[in-house]
Amino acid sequence: MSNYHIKHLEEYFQVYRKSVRDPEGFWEEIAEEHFVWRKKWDNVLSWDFEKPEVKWFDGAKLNITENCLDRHIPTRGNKTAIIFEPNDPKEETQHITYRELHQQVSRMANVLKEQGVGKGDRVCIYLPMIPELAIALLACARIGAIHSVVFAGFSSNALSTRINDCDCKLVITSDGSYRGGKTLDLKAIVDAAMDDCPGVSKVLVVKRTGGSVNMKEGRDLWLQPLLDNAYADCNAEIMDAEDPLFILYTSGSTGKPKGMVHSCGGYMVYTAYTFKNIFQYRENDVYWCTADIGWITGHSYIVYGPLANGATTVMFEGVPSYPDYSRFWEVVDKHKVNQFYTAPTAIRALAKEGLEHVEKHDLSSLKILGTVGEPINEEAWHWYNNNIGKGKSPIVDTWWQTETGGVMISPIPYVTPTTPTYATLPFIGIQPTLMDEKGEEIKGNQVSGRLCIKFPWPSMARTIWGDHKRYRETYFSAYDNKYFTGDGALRDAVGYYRITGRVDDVIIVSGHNLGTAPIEDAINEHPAVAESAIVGFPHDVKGNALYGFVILKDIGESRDRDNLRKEINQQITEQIGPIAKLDKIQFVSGLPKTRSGKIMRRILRKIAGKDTDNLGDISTLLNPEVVTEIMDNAIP
Ligand code: 7RM
Repeated sequence: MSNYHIKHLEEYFQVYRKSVRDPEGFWEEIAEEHFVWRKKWDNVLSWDFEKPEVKWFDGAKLNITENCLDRHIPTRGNKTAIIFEPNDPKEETQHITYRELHQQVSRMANVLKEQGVGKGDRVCIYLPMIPELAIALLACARIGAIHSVVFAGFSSNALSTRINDCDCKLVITSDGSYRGGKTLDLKAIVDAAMDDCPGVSKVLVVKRTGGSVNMKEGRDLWLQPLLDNAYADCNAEIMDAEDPLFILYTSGSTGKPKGMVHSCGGYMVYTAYTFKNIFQYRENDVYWCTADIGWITGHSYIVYGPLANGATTVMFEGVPSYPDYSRFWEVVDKHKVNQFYTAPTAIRALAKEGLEHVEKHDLSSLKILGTVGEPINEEAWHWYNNNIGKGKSPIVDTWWQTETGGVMISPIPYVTPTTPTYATLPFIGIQPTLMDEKGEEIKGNQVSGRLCIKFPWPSMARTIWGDHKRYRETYFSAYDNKYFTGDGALRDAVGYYRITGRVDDVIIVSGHNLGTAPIEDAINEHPAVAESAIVGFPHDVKGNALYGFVILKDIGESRDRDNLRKEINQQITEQIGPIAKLDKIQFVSGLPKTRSGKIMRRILRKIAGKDTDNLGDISTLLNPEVVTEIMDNAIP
């Protein structure tokens, strides 16, 4: 038996060494023993980072849904695959078994076929976090159609751009969606997008809110009657391992979003293997990832990774603050969640609200806590560890990207000793390295640089849809023969990695390289501060100076602002040094964030630099209204 489930640190090191010495032998064993293939591969790996071209399990034939569904039916047919927890706690939870999920996916797959969708066609999925979303992904995969999920909070403009970029011919949406106390009219957003999408011939509509919608004759169809009439059985399309499974858009620092293309075979193997180890999933565990399936985290660790392992995965439609800030902990308690995976931004928001929300609920089922999406600051890490994990559940700080498909650097819980704010060690098969500005590899420990990956891994994106040149330029041209992540990182004395943030977040002040993350950490440790973001602005003497945007906790609201400014700079001086002191500190009610919770420093940089004529597209932000407030109160 191959080392599918790593159990102690020696085993991790031993398996890691094997995976690096003989990657092909290692991944071949994993692929052979833990997945069902219609035909085995001719070649485990061929690669060339110059072209760039990477192929895993080339020549193999499979369908990922046979691995996520069919193969579980004999042993897990009546096991819950998906627990659907609705936005409103008064609405009933749904438990969908593997057998039911298999039937529902088959029905939806048959509907897609009837509507003329075939292998290789692109289908846009624009749905809230309801079971139909997971089912739609799997139904596409069943028939070999390529899904492109667009997060159902993006504007009609963002939606039409993504639909047109990959020529989707069909869209799956719903009448509306619930988010906390609000409903959003999704179908109207789709209708507006359709004005710019001549290539879309059909729009299938799930009924969720019951709100009134316009159904365009000949184009729009209610999904439910079609499902009711469809067979609950659908042959799986046999795919090549290297055929595309899906496209997922990720924003670039410039220009239009990049449609990252993921493959069927390698993506399946890597997401399943990482899920098993990073969440130490055992047969009867209940696993919950709070991300939206509109992001890569949801694709890999709500749908494909868990289902390929026959796991029970929670799908949560709501938000952490509705009906109040105890909602996450109520759901953990209700479903006796064992693994809980969320984002630092959610942790900080909840930490701000006080412990009474946490203490109301029994969290003793929790065994493992995870974070993803951005660097977690020390204060949030300790809050999570002390109050949610009660000091007994290891925190897995998982670093990865839309482009990497699966987790790349992370502790293995109960195996890798954790250190606050560190993603720790590379996962099995991953060969990270740090590079300096001259393009040299930085050897040894206690160093920092730009994070690159030296060797292919199975779930790496194979290209950018329609723009292979951009794929090469973005990821493979900064350093010879290496994948460049765009992130900065440090490697400490024991070889642990700490991701310090995007390298474009580095600010040079008086010739010193300052990362935004450690300064923000220092500020966030001030007891009155909830969250902060630092950017540079042009300065006559220093080249750049620092501008801080700070959100206060309730206890800070009554404090004298100038005193607070002094204390914050004092805190920075103590933790980093006077060089990192802020020239300007603006107190704000919120920070501009992407829908996945990443701070949009680009906008803050423009405000700090008084260059607000062209802020770019802010309509895709979570909270565009905060931008006006920040501009109005900017410090001259
Ligand atoms: C999974 C996801 C990718 C970027 C990445 C980093 C940042 C993600 C962590 C992190 C520090 C982490 N995909 N990032 N995880 N930074 N520690 N554990 O988020 O494509 O949306 O974003 O997110 O900068 O490059 S993503």
